[in-house]
Amino acid sequence: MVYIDDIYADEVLDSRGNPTVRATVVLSDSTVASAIVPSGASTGKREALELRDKDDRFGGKGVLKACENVNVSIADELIGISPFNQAEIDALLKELDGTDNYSKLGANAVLGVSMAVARAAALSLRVPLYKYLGGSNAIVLPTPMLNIINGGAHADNDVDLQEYMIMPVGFDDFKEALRASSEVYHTLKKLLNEDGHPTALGDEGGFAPNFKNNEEPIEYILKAIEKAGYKPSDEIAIALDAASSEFYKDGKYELKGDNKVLSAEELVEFYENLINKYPIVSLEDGMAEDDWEGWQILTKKLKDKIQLVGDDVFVTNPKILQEGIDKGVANSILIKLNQIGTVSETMKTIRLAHRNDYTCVVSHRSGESEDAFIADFAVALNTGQIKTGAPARGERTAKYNRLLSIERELGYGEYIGKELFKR
Ligand code: 2PG
Ligand code: MG
Repeated sequence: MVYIDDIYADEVLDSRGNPTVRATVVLSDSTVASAIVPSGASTGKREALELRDKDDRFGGKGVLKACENVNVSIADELIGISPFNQAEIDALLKELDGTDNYSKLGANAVLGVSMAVARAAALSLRVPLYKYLGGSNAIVLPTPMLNIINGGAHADNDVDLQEYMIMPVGFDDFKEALRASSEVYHTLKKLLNEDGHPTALGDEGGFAPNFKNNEEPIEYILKAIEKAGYKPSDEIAIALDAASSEFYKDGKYELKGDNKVLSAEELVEFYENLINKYPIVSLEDGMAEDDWEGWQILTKKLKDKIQLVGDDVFVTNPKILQEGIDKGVANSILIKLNQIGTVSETMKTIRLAHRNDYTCVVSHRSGESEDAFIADFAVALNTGQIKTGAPARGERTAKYNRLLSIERELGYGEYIGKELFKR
């Protein structure tokens, strides 16, 4: 019988050059698999704890304690156990930590091991990760949200909304959808250049110049879609992540780029105007994580028009999502493994969302790595949507390129962009 023979962790670098955990699992049949944990910048308050050393190395961001927790406590607990029962492994990790938010071991320690175990199990069985986690039903290639203009906490510009994304909905397969997206990205670069805007990239690979206001980036993107030869809305739609917790101050929303301070109701109006004017199909974190009343107003008003994705507000936590379902907050949830801590808990949140007709968008973090776990994960869990940055920068393209491989391997994969939003 195959069992876990060794577990260890190294401190490696993420795409922002900050340290992060890479966990490695060795099985008794000599299988070796690793996973690298991502890290956010605009984090939700109720996310699982990311353990940082807070000493003088790496400006306090070192993760040696988290690595030590993998090397000692977690290794002690899991060595000798079968890697093939993910739920059991993750339950053991949760029990070993003993806190609600992994504040003892660190979610970065725990998630690294949880992902590496899944990957090792798949490798040992000689099945791809998406098939190991999702079986024969894992056949839907997710429609991507590609973040091509970066603002908020991900860029040094004066744009308040964090992510302006394109969604290639009108294509028959992932490959063509990705090609169109890349063409739009390059056309956008040209347009920005022509107008004298710098085209330096933000953390997720999108362009990050200054704009007149928060609406202008949408105008540029629409122009880029058309100039690249595609139809806005029918072929390429727009998705936004306002990440509004970042500009919520004393019960008001401060849109510096528009010189406006808005109440929740006024912010809903602001969004409504944008939605009426532009082909926006999805809005993430339209309201702040602490403003549940605002979220209810937003949901009531717009839930039948667009997808309202909860990120900071739900932090991939099934208990908080249940609260949201009960209170009529959002109709979709962003899924980030490191917000909750293990693969099994993340899957539990997705099942709960699906049972309640909430859509799920599997997501990267702004601090990423070459690890493409979420590409397999999105296919395995049949979420139909993924957001993983611009079609540029290796840590972002790692995920898109992995999806290209999965599409080729499946042969009969389904791309369901046209069905996602009944437009
Ligand atoms: C978000 C994410 C990913 P971060 O807000 O959705 O785009 O950003 O990882 O910084 O939380
Ligand atoms: Mg977000």
